[in-house]
Amino acid sequence: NFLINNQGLESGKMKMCNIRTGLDKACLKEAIIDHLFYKQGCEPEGASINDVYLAVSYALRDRLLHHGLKTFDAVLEDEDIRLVSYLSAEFLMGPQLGANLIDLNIFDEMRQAVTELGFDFKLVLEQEEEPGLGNGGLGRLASCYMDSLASLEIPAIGYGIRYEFGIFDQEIKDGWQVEITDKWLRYGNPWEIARPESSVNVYFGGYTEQYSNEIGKVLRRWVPSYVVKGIPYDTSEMGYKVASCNFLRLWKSEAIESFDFSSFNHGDYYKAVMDKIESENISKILYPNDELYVGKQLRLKQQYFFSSCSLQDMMRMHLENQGKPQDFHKKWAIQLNDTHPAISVAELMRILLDECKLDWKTAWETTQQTFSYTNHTLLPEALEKWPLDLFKALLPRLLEIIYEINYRFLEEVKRRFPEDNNILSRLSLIEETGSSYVRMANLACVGSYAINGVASLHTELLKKNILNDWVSMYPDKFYNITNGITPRRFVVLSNPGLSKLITKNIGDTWPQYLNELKKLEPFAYDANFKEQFRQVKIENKRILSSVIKDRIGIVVNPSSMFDVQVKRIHEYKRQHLNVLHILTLYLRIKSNPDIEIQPRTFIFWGKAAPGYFMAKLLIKLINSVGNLVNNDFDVRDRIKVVFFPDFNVKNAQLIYPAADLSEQISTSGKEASGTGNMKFALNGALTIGTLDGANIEIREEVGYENFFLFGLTASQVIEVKQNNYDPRFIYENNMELNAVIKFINSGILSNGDRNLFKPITDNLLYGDPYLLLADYPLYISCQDIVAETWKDKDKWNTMAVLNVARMGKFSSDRSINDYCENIWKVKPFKLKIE
Ligand code: B1H
Repeated sequence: NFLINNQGLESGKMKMCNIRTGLDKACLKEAIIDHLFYKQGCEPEGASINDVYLAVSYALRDRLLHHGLKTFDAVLEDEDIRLVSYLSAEFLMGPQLGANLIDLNIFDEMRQAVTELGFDFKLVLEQEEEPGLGNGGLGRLASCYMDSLASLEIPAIGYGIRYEFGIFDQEIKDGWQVEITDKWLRYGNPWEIARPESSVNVYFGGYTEQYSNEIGKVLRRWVPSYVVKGIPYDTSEMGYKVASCNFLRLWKSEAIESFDFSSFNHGDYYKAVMDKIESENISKILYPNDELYVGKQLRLKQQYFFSSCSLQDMMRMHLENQGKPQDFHKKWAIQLNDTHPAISVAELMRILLDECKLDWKTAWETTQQTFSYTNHTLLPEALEKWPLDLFKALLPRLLEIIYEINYRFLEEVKRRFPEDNNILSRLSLIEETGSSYVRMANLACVGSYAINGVASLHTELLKKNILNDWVSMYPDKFYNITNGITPRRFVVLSNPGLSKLITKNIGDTWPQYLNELKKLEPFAYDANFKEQFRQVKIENKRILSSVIKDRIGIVVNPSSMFDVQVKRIHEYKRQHLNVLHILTLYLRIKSNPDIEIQPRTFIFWGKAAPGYFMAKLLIKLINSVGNLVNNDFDVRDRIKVVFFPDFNVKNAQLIYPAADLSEQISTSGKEASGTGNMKFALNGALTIGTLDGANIEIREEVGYENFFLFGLTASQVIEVKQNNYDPRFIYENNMELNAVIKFINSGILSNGDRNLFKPITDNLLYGDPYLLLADYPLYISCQDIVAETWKDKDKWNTMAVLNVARMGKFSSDRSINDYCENIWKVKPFKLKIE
């Protein structure tokens, strides 16, 4: 502590300022100046925006660290505290600076400090390159949960991989997606701290053998052919307006220094260097295939690498604090975010058996009380199963353990269902259908005490279909925990206008207790409030419009309806159904240019997996439609189509606040939950959607009359498919649809090429697995109702306000509370800090 002239107070007054922890403007300025000097090697006068961004971030990191160190000092030692460990191959964190300022409640202080130092605070915020360490919803959910865990003061660590290259950056060239490497670390990452002293070794390859220990006990051990080092990098995860702070620990892979001496000694310099490169490759890049399993060896290495590193780390902390190995589950509740870390079940067994020397029964009891598993998808193409040969070559000891788990488990199944051989083969951890595979979902199910889906319908369908046998076996393991989103990032930070309006009317505790938004209900009928609400929305739309103009040169009208679909491009999400609607409107205009059409701006935003041909063709189609519609004289700007490149968290924060209509139009039964749907509604967009995922619960909450519902239900989808669904019949009998499909193949969209989009239309006409044509008439009439409703702005705003007021359930705080109470059985730890 030292004395400085606190310029934030009355002049001349002196105040104690702690350069590490002080939160007022004067302390922040001092801290920034210090970091500019010590870390960036410059004075404020010579600093670039990036220097300032880094210095500001370091100053903030110091403050977070102060909270984080105190939190973990307290909780690791306290044997009554069970910590949550969230294992996830993806964390889509988004920019950290703004979010941390909100959590510490010093956004304005920092803005003033930076401004007074002579810099543009907005530019400083924009300077941050976000860590794109996730594909989409699953990764973003993990980050929302980290935010809620911290805000609810649940001691927790998130574990994952520090990918050197995250999800690719997307550019659009001539209407096609082009992938650009995401070099997010190029200017440094001020938020992380490397902890090389906590590195661990991970084995790969080789063989296993039997040996006798000192007292003659026969044991097994793994003799690997190579070893990789995992180095942890920690990022603080501060809670909102609380003292405690958690962290995210991401592993980077490196070569161990000593291992290749033999190669060196034999003069095989090349091999030694190659091994080093191979080790480093493990954490090199995030696989960009959302919901598509591709059996790549490197991916299995990644999964085992981060599972093993994380478990070794937890076990080390547990033992260092005098815990017994068999009490591991009392210290740690481990959540498996999908099957990507499911190998952890076998890895914990390996550690307990081979390293802690527990007997099988004790080790298995401990393991089964440690894990719980979240399933995120019903799509069969996302189910992970590893070819047995691959598995065996890479992880021989793990396979041995999986065999033993399987043997004992199947004995139990036989006792329960003595007559049923089929259930045995369905529940087996090993699939034997010609080739053999290890089934990761089965491993997760057998090793976990709780299994959950991510929305009511999803959980019901899981229980009814893909996990049905597991329900027969373990009926009490199943839970539903509907997803949620953090209102701190997705309202307070990204929609300051709406936040201020809400706070002015109902006070400032709603970001922590989102159900308080209910108090807004009466304002849905208050003309004055609604006018302010409308102003906020229009201002957000102006901001987005100017970004659209700057980045892609399209001028859009902020008073048109912003009709938005942002999510990964996937056939089941049906971006092409949206396109069919746009073309329907276009053809209506072409056949009668004076027809009354409510002005709309259609906005698409989303990435396609680089190897997903249909998804990439869909992007081309959207851009081609945009090109046509945006430049057609007859349209007279009544409809515009925008494909905004590079959807990420930073861009997402611009879009949700500016939307009027949220497109949630997946085929019923396909979208496990969706979380974008929640972000839109919470920011006052109305939803047009199917009865799928969390849409169902959103509609229940906001009221049927405030939601535009259309489409077949999940059970109707099954029924239609079973009854010889014939999309061509619909095509031939619906005139508008018929004209639209013909138009797509007319060549007008594609410089005369009538074949370019044929893969899309053929897929619809011959098969239509996602039932676009079956839902088309329902979708179009629902969109017509949307347009009618839009005409009555007063009604629309009432509906929008009611949406905001009734979205409290979808705070990720509620989801995390559900996990705490029902699954993890953990309680908050309230850190006191001066
Ligand atoms: C979701 C994935 C996913 N479900 C495999 N499954 C991946 C599967 O790289 N991979 O191998 C990546 C992602 N992602 C999404 O999870 C669901 O589609 C959404 O409906 C859900 O809201 C989200 C969070 O639960």
